[in-house]
Amino acid sequence: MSARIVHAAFGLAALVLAVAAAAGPAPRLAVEGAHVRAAPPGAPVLAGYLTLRNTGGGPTVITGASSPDFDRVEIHRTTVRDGVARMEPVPRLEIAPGAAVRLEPGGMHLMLIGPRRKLRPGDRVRLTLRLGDGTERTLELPVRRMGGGAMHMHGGRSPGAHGR
Ligand SMILES: [Cu+2]
Repeated sequence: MSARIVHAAFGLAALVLAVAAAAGPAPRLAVEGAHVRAAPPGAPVLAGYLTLRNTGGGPTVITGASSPDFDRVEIHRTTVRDGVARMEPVPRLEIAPGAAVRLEPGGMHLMLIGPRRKLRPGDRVRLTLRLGDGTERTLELPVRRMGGGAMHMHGGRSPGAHGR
């Protein structure tokens, strides 16, 4: 089953190889630059970033995400309303054929809620994306310290305000 191949293809390298070899049905979702931003010990939430590129001929929809390392994973969008930035969940993220959606600081992001273990730079977080066609894609995201200037916009509040 191709689904089992996809499940076994942890890591970007394997994913890229699968695309290059075009073994079985071509993956319709390419993932680039996936990582989790390191946070101070005890942080109730962490943020993850990645670029999702739809390499298929039809729309691809992300309907959810989960990780064994966190109680809950949500996709969030930062919106500014009446001059106030807030985050709201994105329950359904559609990517048009050939398009790429970037989850990056200040915009959309993976909200990783309730870490179940200590995560330090260099650790890897397993993340499963649920797709609209009922399949799943599992990735490994390295935990990385981000540069000093890169702020994760959380409406000017600490990410901790978000863990409830
Ligand atoms: Cu968020």
